[in-house]
Amino acid sequence: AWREEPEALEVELASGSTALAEEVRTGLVKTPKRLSSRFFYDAEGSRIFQEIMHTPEYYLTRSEYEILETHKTELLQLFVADQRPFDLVELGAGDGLKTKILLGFFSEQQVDFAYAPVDISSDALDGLVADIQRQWPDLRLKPRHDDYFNSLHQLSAESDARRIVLFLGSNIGNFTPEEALDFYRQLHDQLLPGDLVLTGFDLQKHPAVIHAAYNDRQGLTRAFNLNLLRRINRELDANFDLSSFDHYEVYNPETGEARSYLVSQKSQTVTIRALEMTVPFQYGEIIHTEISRKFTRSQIEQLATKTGFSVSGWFTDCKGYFADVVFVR
Ligand code: AVI
Repeated sequence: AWREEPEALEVELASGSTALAEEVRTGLVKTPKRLSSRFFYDAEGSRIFQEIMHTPEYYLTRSEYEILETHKTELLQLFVADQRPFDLVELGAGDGLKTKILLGFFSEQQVDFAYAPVDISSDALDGLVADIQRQWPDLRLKPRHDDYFNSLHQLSAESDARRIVLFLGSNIGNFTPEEALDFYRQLHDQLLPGDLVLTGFDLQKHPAVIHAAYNDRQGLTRAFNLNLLRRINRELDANFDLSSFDHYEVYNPETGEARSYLVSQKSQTVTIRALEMTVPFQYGEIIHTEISRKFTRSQIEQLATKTGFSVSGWFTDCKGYFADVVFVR
C-alpha cells in the first residue's frame, strides 16, 4: 500500500536509507539484477537470522560453537603467548552468543584483557553491552559503534595492548574474493606485528549439506531473503508483491559459492516511489542477493599469505565442517 505522508518518507530517507536507495537505484538496472546481502539486516532481518541459526539445517553456528568450546584453552594460549594484555576486538559483534564462551572462560581464568565489540548497528551493540555488564560486571568493555577500520584505528591510538580481531560466523563468506583480499589488506594496515585475527570460515563439504543449510524446511531462509523486498517497500515506498517472488539458492561445488536469488514468478512491473523508478520483471527473472562462500584449506592459507599474514592456528569441529583460523600479522 502507498503511504500518503511525504514528510515521513523524507525523515526515513534522511535517517539511513540512503545507502539502500543507492543500492536499489543501481542494482535493479543491472543485468542480472542484484541487491547486496548487506541490506538483509534491518530489525526483522536480524530477528529471522537469529532463528535461522537455530534450524537443524544451518550447521554453521553449532559447528563454530563447538570449536570455541572445545579449543578455548588453546586459543587462550595463543592470545597470551607474548605476555601482553590484549584487546579482543569483535567485528560485527551481533548478539555475541559464541564470543560469550571466550569471555566467560577468560574471566574465570582472570585474564588481563578488554572486550571491544564493534557494530554499525547501535541497537545490537547496546543490547550486547548491557547483557555482558550484567553477566560479568568486572569485564573491561570498549564498545565501538562505528565502521570496522575506524574502530581499529581508534583502539590502537588509545592503548598498546595486543589486538586480537575476531571475525566469526562465516561473515567472510559474504564477501567477493576481491573484497576478502581487500578486507585482510586493510586489517594488515591497521594492525602491528604480533597482532592476531581469528576468522570463522565455512569449509567445502558434501554439496547437499550446504544446499540444505540455505533451504531450511521451515522456510526461514526464504523469509529472510524476501524480507529485503519488504524493507524496500517500507523504506523506499515501493510496491513489491512478496507473494509473486520466490527464494532460490544454488550451491556450486566447483566454485564453493552458495548463491541466493529472488525469482519473479510472473511478468510484472514494480514501482519505487522514493526513487521515481519503475522496474520491469520478466517471468522467471532473478535478483541476485547473496553469496555465501565455502573455502578449502589451501584457499584460506593463500588468503593469509597474499595479504601479509601467516596461519598460526587451525581449529575445526569434529565433522570438519567449519574452521576457526588464527592469522598472525
Ligand atoms: C551472515 N552470513 C554468514 C550468513 C551466511 O550463511 O551466509 C547469512 C545467511 N544467509 C542465509 N542464511 C544465512
